[in-house]
Amino acid sequence: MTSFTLKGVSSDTGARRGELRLPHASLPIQTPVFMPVGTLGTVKAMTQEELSGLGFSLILGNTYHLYLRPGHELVRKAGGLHKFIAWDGAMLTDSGGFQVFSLQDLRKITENGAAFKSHIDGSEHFFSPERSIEVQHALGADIIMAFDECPPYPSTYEQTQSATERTHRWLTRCVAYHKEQASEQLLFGIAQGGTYESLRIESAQFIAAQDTPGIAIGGVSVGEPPEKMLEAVSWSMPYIPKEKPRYLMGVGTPQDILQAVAQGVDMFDCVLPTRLGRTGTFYTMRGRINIKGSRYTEDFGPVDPECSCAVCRRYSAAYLRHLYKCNEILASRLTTYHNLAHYAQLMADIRDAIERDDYASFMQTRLAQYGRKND
Ligand code: PRF
Ligand code: ZN
Repeated sequence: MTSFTLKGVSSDTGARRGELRLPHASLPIQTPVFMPVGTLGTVKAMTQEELSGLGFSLILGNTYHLYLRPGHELVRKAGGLHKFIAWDGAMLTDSGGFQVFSLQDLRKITENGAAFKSHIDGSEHFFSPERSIEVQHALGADIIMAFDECPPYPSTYEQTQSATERTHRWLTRCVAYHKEQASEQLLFGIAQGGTYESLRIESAQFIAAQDTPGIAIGGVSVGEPPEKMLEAVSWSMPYIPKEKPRYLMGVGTPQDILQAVAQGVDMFDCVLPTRLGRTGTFYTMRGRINIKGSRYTEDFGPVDPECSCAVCRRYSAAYLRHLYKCNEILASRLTTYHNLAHYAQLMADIRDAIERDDYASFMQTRLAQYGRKND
């Protein structure tokens, strides 16, 4: 059973076109793909129909959050996450590792797993690799992620090595438990290694050897500069088998995505278009802007004249600014919609450029249009 088919590789970069077949997606997912983040079973401010309408057919949920609320047993009773949230497409759940580790004072990590306190009511919980997979089986996403330890940035070599090696032992446990349960869900391994070349190589090799149906690169976009993120990808990539989908977790800005695609990454997820959308930040073809700025007070044209999304076709920058100034709920809805439309169009343009075998020059043009800042 191969769920991933490589359709073509660019001749002047490492960019690839592929198709990923998943049980809940009626059509194969076209890669490179961006997955909107729906932590709690909702991509904030968007309806499921709007997401499908923009062409998204794979979205992300978070094990940690859904386990705490509404609880994985309730989701199981509902018939799984897809049914519960009435989503016609495919889903991926993150393992909870990364979310638990960002709890700082509320967690304690041992060889067996992570003890943590709920950020909601302070109640005590424990995730082991087996427990994370068990919860993800109940949630029922098409793709589930291994339970890993993501070292913070900066971390010493010793700290990074310890987290990376533990991630490897935990992956072995995730794979064994997943096999025992005979689940059809696709379990992806996650390579770590922080900002150290030897650890990135060692980790990519270890994860590749476990033969999971997809491989993620974790531990990037945790506060390091963008060059270091791309460097970590470049160290890992040669050791990740070409026939597997490669997923760069938590990345990124349009600029990050353009450059990671050139290195052969197939899948991305990031909260930026949705989170920043709620603060009035628009991604445009000419870089990021914030609509609250006074220069938009009397701008009766669209926020992004080069965007053909439903928001840019109908509403003016001045009106959107007004909505933000008045804290109207529609402001977040419209900005999120536009930002996700921007990301959807970016990915479609990336796929077209790879198909035309024109990726290197396409990328240079886009990076120049976005401007020098990486945001
Ligand atoms: N591990 C997991 N989820 C993640 C990450 C990780 O390292 C990242 C890092 N960018 C985002 N989400 N499990
Ligand atoms: Zn738009």
